[in-house]
Amino acid sequence: MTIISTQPIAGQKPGTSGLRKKTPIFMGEHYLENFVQAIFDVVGAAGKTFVLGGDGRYFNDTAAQIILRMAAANGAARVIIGQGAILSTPAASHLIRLNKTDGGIIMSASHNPGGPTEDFGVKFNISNGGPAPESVTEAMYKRTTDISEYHILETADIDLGKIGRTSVGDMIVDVVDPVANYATLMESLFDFPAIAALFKGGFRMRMDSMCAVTGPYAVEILEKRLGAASGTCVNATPLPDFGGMHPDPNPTWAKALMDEMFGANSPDFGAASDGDGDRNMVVGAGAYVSPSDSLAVLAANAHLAPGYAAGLKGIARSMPTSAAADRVAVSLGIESYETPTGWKFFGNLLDAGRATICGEESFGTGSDHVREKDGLWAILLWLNILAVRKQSVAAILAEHWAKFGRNYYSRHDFEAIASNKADAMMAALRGSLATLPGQTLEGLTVQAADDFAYTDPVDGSISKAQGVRILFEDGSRIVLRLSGTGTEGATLRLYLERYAAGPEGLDLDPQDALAPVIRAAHTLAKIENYTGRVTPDVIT
Ligand code: G16
Repeated sequence: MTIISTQPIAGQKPGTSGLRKKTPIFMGEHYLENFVQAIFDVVGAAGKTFVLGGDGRYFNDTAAQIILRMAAANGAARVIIGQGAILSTPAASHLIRLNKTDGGIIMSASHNPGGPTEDFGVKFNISNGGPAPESVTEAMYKRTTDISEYHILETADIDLGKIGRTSVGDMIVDVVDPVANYATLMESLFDFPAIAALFKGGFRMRMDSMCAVTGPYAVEILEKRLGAASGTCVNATPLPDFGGMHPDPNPTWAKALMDEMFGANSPDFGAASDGDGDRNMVVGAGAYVSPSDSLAVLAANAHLAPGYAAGLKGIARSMPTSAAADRVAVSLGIESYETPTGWKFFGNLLDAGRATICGEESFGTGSDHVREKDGLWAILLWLNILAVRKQSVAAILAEHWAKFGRNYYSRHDFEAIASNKADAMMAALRGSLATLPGQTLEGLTVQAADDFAYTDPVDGSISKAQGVRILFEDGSRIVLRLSGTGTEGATLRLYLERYAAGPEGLDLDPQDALAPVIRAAHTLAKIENYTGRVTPDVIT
């Protein structure tokens, strides 16, 4: 074992979901090593077993070899790694749980582009399979600020292309099929015969894996196990640069899929997933499903899938996600929870059996089957529902809104703003919160305004300053927060919501329905004054 002297490198602070930086920064001297040593110093490695895998982006393979050598040098007993160092984030979460390991390291920058000049990331998941909580990531960050050495074995690379057992020093390395266990888990939750019958009956689907990690998973499950027509899965070969795509499944970045689904002779169902396979977008023929609506529809219909036939224990959503799912919880007579942004906040609720289904506006949906959001899981639950209800996506949405009313919803992103300007805007807004109630703008009167704070109902931990909420008397809502996953300047996220009870006015264009709320948000937050921006870069 070699002990290498090092020095703290500034800025190794994990964000919403691990440490994400430009790839050249991660490839810089000691950068990856310092952070990985900080992980092992905090969680301990001696005698432990970890899962390791990533989304296949540029530097994934090299980083995997370094992490293996460091795990061995730090005394780990065993590492389970996906063949080719590949694992989707939900598959990694499943392997951690299935093998009862002490946690896992996932190499991914999620939906951010990959490549030599794009993004890379590393995050640690704990033994429940979910992202490390804030207390743990804070401790890792603190460790990076006083680190002075790291431990590594000086050995040759091992062959990660071959499934089977090998070793690095005294540490066992099990190279496993990244897809098989995950596919079996999906088969245990969903009515595969019913979905297979749907495909057999001529139902057409387009699954866009955006040249990222879900390709092999989608081909195995949709085409091989469920019999979807060959060619259903497109962009299904993971590439180190995602083929130049921005693997973020939303209407902007999955434009080809949107064009196809809104074009003539479109398939019946379309879906896309992100870099590491935890996000999803679903779209019917001519019918886009917003993530907030998707969560609500999935929760309302989950009992149609065998894995959820006994009903749900509760539904959890992140604060900026629309309240559509809350209405479903009320009608089912179960609890609903509102957590800060970040999947890690669902972990305790899932572990305690208080929530079964969770979701976020940022194209994330999942359940207690793993401790991560799960893109293919959501897509398969939609397919299961479509197979049982035998209706189109548009018809299911329309029926849902007719029953529950519609929470019009949109998120506007303003990207790569100078951080000091974004911070000044948020500080001014936070400073003005007390003065807002009673003010009327665009015909909307502010009822309440606060900075969201969350007390975890299971362990009592408190997370403050999680986003500014402005609630209007008619139930409309504005939320503003700065992204915790970007790598360039700051990204302002503006979340907009307005409720229509129906039966009239349920089929408006969301941007039209939200127009007064959008104008009120710009006036209240003085977005243009602070950032110079009027038009968002991405609208979802
Ligand atoms: C990560 C978290 C998600 C969260 C998202 C928010 O997503 O896992 O739970 O909703 O970040 O991102 P931001 O802070 O930019 O709004 P992912 O898919 O990047 O891991």
